[in-house]
Amino acid sequence: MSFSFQVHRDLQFDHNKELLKIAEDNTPELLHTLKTDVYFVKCVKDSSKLGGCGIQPVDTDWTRSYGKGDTLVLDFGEHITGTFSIDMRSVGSPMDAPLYIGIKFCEMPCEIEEDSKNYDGWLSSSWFQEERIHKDVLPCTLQMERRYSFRYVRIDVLDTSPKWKVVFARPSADAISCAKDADIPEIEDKELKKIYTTGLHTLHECMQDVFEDGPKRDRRLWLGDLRLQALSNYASYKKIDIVKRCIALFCGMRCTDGRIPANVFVKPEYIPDDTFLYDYSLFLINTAYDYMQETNDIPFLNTIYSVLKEDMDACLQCVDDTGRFHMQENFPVFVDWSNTFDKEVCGSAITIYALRQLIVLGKQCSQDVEHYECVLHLMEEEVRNHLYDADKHVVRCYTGEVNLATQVWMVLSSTFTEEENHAIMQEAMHRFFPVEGIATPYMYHHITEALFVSGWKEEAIALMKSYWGKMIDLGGDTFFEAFDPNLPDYSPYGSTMINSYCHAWSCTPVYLIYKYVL
Ligand code: RAM
Repeated sequence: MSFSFQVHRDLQFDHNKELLKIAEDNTPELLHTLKTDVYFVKCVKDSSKLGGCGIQPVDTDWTRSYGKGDTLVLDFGEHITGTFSIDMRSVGSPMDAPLYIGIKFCEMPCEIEEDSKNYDGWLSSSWFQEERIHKDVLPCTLQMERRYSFRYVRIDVLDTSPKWKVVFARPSADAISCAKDADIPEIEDKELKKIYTTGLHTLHECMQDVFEDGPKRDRRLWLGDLRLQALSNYASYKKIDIVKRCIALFCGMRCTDGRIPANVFVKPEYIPDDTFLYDYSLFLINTAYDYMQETNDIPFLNTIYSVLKEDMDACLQCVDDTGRFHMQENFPVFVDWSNTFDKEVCGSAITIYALRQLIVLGKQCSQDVEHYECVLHLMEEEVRNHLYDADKHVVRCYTGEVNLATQVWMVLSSTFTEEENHAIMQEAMHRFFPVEGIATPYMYHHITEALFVSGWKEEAIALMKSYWGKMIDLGGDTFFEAFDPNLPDYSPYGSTMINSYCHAWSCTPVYLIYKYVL
């Protein structure tokens, strides 16, 4: 199991005041946009859409009145992260009983008719974006207090009374993000342009007072997502303060053993989660490296370097004297939600990738990095001598297994030459394409990037079109958290109802197109 609930109440965390002040000082301003373009729709069966569910417009008639058992579905025409309000009044006899309604916010049409009573997944059902509300006196404006992630709003009139009905008017949403509009580059290819703009909107919706992973769920800052959001943000919105804030939050709340928590909370105060993923911990180093490439903020690097170094030292506890990485039960390597492949050598590759960048950062702030250069050399030699089959152009796991993720992460780790990488990905395409058993845009991102860096540009673009393009074909206005094109009903959580359809780590075509196509 690469991921399960971790509970480590005995761990201690540092709360570094200086770093948490940097995080606080870089809190981005949230921008509000009023959205009032709303139409009535209904759900229809459509086998070409996700979950076999599409929408059809119906007459948008604001004079209609609704009684017990009636339902209204509103469509804002685009994905919104924000709050919602609507006016309500009664018609008929005097209001001799309260109004009782159910209201539900949906990102995708397939959520509109799902019944949360049937939920049997392993994440909390409290994430469902639905409420039941009484109003004793009409007319009134129903102002929903919570922030939701939605395009569609379903209102069920649970009861009025036989003597009166309710009429709705003036729905609106206060859309919230810290991202201002970005200039959209000229992209001639229409399919790629749509993929780019959908990725950009996905990123926009997740840019709040931190980079959230998903505005529907988990609404918090995860390190693996942060690294990819930051790259996509440099390629588009170029908001530096939020990246600096997020790096400072992780650096400011490390575990006393040096490891970095996989995610943190910012409300009601800054709190580290007691969840650890080996690769996520290391990605703080890569995120800091990318930030330095973008900003050259040496004073900040000087402030955080010791945290990055101790993060690496903690992770290197999993590497033995021969340069072999050993996966630990309580510090799993994530890589993808799929658990059907051996992830151990992905762990080696990610360590190499982080070591290489830590060495650059160490040199930038005049630190002694000799030890890390030795470990890097040892780890590369271990892979070359024991896992790389130069004749077959594959990197094996210690079990002998050859899987796609290992080839991809080895290419991204720059362990091999350009020619070797080209041959490794050629062989990987031969063996593993069309891709199977990979369940997240997160891993598809790494496959696509490995193709680009190993000289397979056309193939990378084709993969982007077939994977992210398929989410658009299925009706996505934003890109999903989990998506296996062979199993569109896949969920890592035991039920698609809890899946998020606007998820940070899937926004990366913005970065990939900017860096490798334009
Ligand atoms: C899920 C979230 C998050 C991801 C982790 C590992 O809980 O979707 O985005 O980083 O998994």
